[in-house]
Amino acid sequence: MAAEWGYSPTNGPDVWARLFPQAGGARQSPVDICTSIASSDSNLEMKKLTFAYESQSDLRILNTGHGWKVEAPQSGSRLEGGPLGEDIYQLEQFHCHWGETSAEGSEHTVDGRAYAGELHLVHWNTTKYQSFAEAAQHPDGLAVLGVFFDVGNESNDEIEKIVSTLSEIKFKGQFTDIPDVIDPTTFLPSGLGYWTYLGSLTTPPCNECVIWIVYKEPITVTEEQVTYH
Ligand code: GRE
Ligand code: ZN
Repeated sequence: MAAEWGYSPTNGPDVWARLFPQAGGARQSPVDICTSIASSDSNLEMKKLTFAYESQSDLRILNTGHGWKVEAPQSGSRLEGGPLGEDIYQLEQFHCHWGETSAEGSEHTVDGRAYAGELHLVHWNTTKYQSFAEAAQHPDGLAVLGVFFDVGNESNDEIEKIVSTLSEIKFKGQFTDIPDVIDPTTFLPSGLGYWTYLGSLTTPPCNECVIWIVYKEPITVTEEQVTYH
């Protein structure tokens, strides 16, 4: 295997398990969501999933070599309810996955169909664990909200605040400050229906520590916003 993991035949997901044993496990993400098999759960309806985020200034955006990531530790944020039991999760970072063209790029697929991209809002369980790193070692450690990008005519203002910084971080390891204030709430679709399942990080080391919550409704971005490289 090549020295670094990636997405080509020689270093892609099929060979990740050689270097990252958890990638060969039984609760690996992403998955194809089969809408005809997914069932609705009245227990989830009873305790609604709720989120409360703070608007944040002075956020830092990093080119990870596989996309961008915004480190946004928010001690005042809360994600709770729905599939999360009695535990409270707080936002740690958010990042995006996209493809070569807008015909592909999302990690989860729905009935075999890929979206143009996928935003991940990553939270950790502050009820049970002391740190993000500790939480990532446990099956209920992280909760990730996944939001699909659909391409349309209307640009997304909040996503534009991110995209407008990307020309400053063209290379892996580069980072810069985001000049605008970001409110993570505005990334979420207006329809709040979601699919949930127990899975993993989608990149090495692929820890099986994620309660996935994938919104059914995509948000709309423009072709330019999602094919940025
Ligand atoms: C990723 O690397 O893509 C990732 C994380 C944490 C949670 C989910 C996820 O780093 O997809
Ligand atoms: Zn991700």
